[in-house]
Amino acid sequence: MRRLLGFTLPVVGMLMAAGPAPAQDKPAQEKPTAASEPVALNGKHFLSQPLVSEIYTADPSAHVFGGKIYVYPSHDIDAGIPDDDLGSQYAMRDYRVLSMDRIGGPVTIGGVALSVEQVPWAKEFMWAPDAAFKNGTYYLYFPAKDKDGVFHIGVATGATPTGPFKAEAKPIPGSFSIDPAVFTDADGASYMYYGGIWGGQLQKWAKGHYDASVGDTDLKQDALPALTAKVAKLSPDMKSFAEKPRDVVILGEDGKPLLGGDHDRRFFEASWMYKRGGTYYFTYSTGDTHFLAYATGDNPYGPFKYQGHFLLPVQGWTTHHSIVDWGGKTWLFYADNQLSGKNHLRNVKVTELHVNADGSIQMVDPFVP
Ligand code: FUB
Repeated sequence: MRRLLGFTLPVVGMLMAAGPAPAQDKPAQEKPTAASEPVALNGKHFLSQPLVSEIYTADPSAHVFGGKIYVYPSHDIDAGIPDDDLGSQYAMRDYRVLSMDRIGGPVTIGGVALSVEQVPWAKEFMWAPDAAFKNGTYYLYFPAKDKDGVFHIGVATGATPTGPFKAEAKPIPGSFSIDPAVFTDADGASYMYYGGIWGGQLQKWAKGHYDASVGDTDLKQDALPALTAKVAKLSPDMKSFAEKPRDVVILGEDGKPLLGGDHDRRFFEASWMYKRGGTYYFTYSTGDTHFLAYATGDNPYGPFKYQGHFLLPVQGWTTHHSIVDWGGKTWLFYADNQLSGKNHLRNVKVTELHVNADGSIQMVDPFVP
């Protein structure tokens, strides 16, 4: 295992003390990316440096469009809401797209690509987005709460990767919960993976309809199969589901679905699909145990076999990510809260991900034995 631990604790202290407080909603600008050296603090990881420090960003969905790298993150703000288990502190209101010609090069922060005021059905909580491109149109997918406090997933279209995007009048019919991730397979078919438990409300849809009386964090299902992410093929127009969403089932080594009480391994939120050769990697966050985990299958629907963790807990509560190939390497975009030390004011980072000869994936991580 390569070890890249380069800095010591006093250096981290300097970085934290010197960390600039992002001035929000500045116009688009260019800045050089800081040196990508890993550091560590109290067993938490600062594997690389924030991509931008002018605004707070999280939940990065990276794509390569026309040879250039675009990152679709959440745009964190301080709404003055205290932390709770439902993520009420993540009261984001718009999206801005990051772009770069190469990893390690200057990062451009786009202007506002879409704001909640421009979405007829949405009221608040613009959480983790994703994007896709088809037939000359760019699609921005995003979760938001409607006026009744229920999460749905919306879609907006634009002529350029950075927007501006125009939202559809209504959410995607049949959509619910959070964290859309759109994967396009080699045959051109696109699939949306989505869902998140606790504040993401997946448990409230367990019976096939929204049930507000279902508890937010006490799922009472420790001995039952865990709630799953959902996947649905998208219609050719990329604006609706072409089928009833299916469960993304993750199997343990015994061939049975992971149980709800298996907090180190079960799905919580932050779906992503990465394909290498004929292997489909379903990657996700374990939420309250703060791992990024992966499971593999031989088709986009699964079932997927649980394989392990590929990112140990970073500083901050949430763990969200994307995986993309660029420049002959595989890259993991993720986030922590190095700049602010606050759960709801996060910063996006990128580091290399290794795909081993046996198909396993891992960080260059000094803390993995
Ligand atoms: O950023 C808000 C929410 O926190 C995301 O939707 C989740 O994946 C978690 O990162």
